[in-house]
Amino acid sequence: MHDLFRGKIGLVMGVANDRSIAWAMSQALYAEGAELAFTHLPTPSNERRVKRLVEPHAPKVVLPCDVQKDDDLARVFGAMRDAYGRFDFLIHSIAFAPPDDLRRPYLEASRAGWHLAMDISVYSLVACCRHAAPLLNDQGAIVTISYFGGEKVMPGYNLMGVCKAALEHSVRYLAWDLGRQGRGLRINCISAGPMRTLSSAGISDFDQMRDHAARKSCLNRNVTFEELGSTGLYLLSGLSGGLTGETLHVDAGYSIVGL
Ligand code: 0WD
Repeated sequence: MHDLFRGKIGLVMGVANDRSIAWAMSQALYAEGAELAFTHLPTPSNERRVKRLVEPHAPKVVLPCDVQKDDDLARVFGAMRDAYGRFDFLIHSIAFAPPDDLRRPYLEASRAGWHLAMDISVYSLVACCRHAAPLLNDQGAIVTISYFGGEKVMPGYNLMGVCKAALEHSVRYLAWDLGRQGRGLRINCISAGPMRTLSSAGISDFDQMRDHAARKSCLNRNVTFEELGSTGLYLLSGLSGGLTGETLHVDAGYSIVGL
């Protein structure tokens, strides 16, 4: 264990199980001495899974939160204020699209599915930043997770690709708004290579995409859970102090190859 995050407190939103990208970052942060709070989707099975996972670290705050509900967000950030006063960083690792809409060509996306996907996968970041900003210590940092399908067409990623494009550009506007508060607040995005997680199970031909990504990437492999975790650590620490509004590709070099 090292001490890069000793005395620092963060809120992690989007751990579903031990394969979640948010959990990769949480493990890296715990190893550096951070104190973490967690939210989980408000279903009994999610609560059981997340509580079992985080129990060894005895977090002070573990709360249900559906990011579509303003009351849930207010309760979570209120609990952070009550437990800690202020905190240092926020991880937003949340996305959802109705499976039917995700499977359909983008041309066939339903209005309701489009709104739902955008609300959970994009607007939630804006809402979380608005709640978090007044509670973050100066030099506080926020990280969210995107995918290359937000920049280029990745057949099968469909509606979520458009959500990720909006997410990445939200990060730029949020970086401006947060930065201009004059407190050194930063927000960045990781564009992660494909990982087998609960949410990736909803993407058609995901395993083919993953194999293709490994073959085409500079490093001739996929990224690891640990590599995503340590990039989160970097973006949330002062080591990345000059970086904001950026989308960093942690994809073994996949996105720079034109092949
Ligand atoms: O290959 C991958 N797995 C990649 C994932 C590559 C590049 C990016 N990403 C992104 C995802 O789009 C997402 O933004 O990383 C983020 C985290 O995804 P993950 O770690 O792959 O997936 P998962 O472990 O399923 O976590 C996403 C969580 C949800 O899990 P489930 O599977 O139960 O839907 O997002 C949360 C939930 O915990 N979530 C919500 N949280 C609050 N309110 C909501 C909601 N309404 N909906 C989903």
